[in-house]
Amino acid sequence: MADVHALAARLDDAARDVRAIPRLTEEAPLDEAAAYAVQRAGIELRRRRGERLAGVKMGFTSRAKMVQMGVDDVIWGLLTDRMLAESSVDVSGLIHPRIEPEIAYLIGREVRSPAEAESAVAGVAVGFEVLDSRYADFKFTLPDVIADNASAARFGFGAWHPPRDVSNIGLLVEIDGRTVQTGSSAAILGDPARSLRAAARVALGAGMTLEPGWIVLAGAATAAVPLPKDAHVRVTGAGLGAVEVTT
Ligand code: OOG
Ligand code: MG
Repeated sequence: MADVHALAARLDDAARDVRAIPRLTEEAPLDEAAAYAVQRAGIELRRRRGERLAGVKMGFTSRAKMVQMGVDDVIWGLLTDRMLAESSVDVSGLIHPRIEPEIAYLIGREVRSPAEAESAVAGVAVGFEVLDSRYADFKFTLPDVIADNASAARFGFGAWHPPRDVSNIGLLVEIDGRTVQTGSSAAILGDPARSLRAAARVALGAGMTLEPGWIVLAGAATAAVPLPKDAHVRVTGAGLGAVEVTT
């Protein structure tokens, strides 16, 4: 049986020391349940330092991401208030950050079943996620990345719009005015709303509910791109406006 707390502390130290570590599975195999237990223990460490849960992020909900990272299953992680990047991200505190476009949902009321998820949405926005694998070379197996809170590091979103169909929104990522990724929200399980329902399902399965004020990131529609220092990034979602962040 894996020492869940020791593994969580190893990942937590790596993030705080800004130093990549070897994959956990290089030492001993980890099954999916143990990997999620490590993820939760890591979140617990952060809660004890005053961080508060702020939402759920879904991962590998698009083929572009599965292909980029060489995995083939949907995963999820947790967001905390301290991960929210209002307008800038200090990349010196990150190991090898990448950025990707996201569709973000704002939860308006507690979601007690996946079927309620869509009607509980108070707003939709274009968003971004900054990933930072705590593993060397940004390489991992599925249990490794689950334990590492799905590589989550920072996130942000643009203006909230009233709930609407976001099943086919054109997405554009620009760094310093240069287009680096384009895609469509349709790449996210055919419709990000499916990812939202999945977020409700996995949260319930883990004994949590999506709560008012929480954010759900549905997963990137494109591969992630390296996030350099002194960069200006703009992520645009057709009809949803844009969100900008500097490093
Ligand atoms: C894992 C996180 C995947 C997404 O949107 O697909 C993810 C990673 O790629 O390192 O956040
Ligand atoms: Mg993501």
